[in-house]
Amino acid sequence: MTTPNRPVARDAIRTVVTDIVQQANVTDMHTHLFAPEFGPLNLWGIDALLTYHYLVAELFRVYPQPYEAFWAMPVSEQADLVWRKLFVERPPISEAAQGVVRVLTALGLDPCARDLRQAREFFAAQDAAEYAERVLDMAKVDILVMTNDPFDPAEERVWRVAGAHNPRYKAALRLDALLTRWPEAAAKLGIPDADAETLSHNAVLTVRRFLDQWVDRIQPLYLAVSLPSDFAYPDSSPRTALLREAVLPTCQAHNLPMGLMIGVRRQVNPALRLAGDGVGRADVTVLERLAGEFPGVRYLVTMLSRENQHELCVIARKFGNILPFGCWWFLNNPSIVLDITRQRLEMLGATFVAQHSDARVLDQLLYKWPSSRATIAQALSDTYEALSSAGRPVTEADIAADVNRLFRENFRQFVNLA
Ligand code: RAT
Ligand code: ZN
Repeated sequence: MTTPNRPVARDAIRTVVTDIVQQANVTDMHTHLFAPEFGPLNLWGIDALLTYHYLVAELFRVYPQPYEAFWAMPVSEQADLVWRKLFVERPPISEAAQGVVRVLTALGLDPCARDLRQAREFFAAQDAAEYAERVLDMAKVDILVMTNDPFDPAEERVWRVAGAHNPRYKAALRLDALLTRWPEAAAKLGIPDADAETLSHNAVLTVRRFLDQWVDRIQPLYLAVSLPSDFAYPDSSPRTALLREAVLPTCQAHNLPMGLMIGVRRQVNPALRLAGDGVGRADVTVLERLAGEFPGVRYLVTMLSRENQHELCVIARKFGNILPFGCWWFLNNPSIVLDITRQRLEMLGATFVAQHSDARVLDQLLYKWPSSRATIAQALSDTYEALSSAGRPVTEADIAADVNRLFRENFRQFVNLA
């Protein structure tokens, strides 16, 4: 029998918190997954898992080879090589490698297999749509948010022709092309004066119209961009003009938050392709200016550098329109997630989004979420134990409410999702 309103004894806190966190439904606010109706964009199965860019980078650490030779191989051969080098010839100890082990175990497959035959047979027997439903249920992800690039013709075809209809997959309008590769985006939009010092009135109108069309088409929960570590605002670049005159006004007009993911250094080693991006410390005072200049815009913010995390907490204390979210990409490792979550709980209470998966391959939900849940439960347990020792015991209902805030509600309220 549960007693949600009775104080939890101090020595039972850890067990109760762990249980509540493990059972909680989560809303996964940033992924690179696509609903099954997106066909080949929906990545799942052993070959996609093993050729995840986190693992490609790790392969080159243990098995240097000409980059082009690797890229010339069919994906199944790349996967075989990753399996042999990172899983058979040595224990797969990194977080990304352990993740594959956890996925295989969760699916009842042998993580010690010498080759990928059994895994391939298993995945070949699955129906894509049923399997997606099953994985989301297993991971207790009620809804997830995709990353939707309006300049990607493969995506555009689906949105225009078939339409996206799976209610568990929501859209986010991703604007990296517009805000980090302006000349290329301008050419695609038919804007002739991309090199001009200032953005022409016509260029602004064209971009606004384009954004309005895409908002109507995909009904995103938010607009988003990942920005470099040297992101400055304001400056004299087209990016400032685009943000100020087109993107943030679009957020205001449609009452949509802006997602800012700051601190990536794209292609520090281009030969590694998707695995070739790095990290840099950013200037967080840009957030003070953006939040101050557009107080009506709500910002979802995550930063890639570990060194920026404390400053982000401080800024979130100053601006109610900033919601910090997740432990992004290179930070998504238990030791760092623990550290960041503790810091956020100490400085912000339960007023942030504890995590997003950033999954690119559906099955990754089966390790990224259990791993994050375990670490975040640890940080929460420490917090409630300290509170209980201080003289304010917590009830199961208190804990469940905080967990719901951190894993679902804070995000949902921010984006007006019922
Ligand atoms: O985490 C990743 O897979 C990265 O490659 C990026 O896509 C990053 O998460 C992003 O959204 O820019
Ligand atoms: Zn991402």
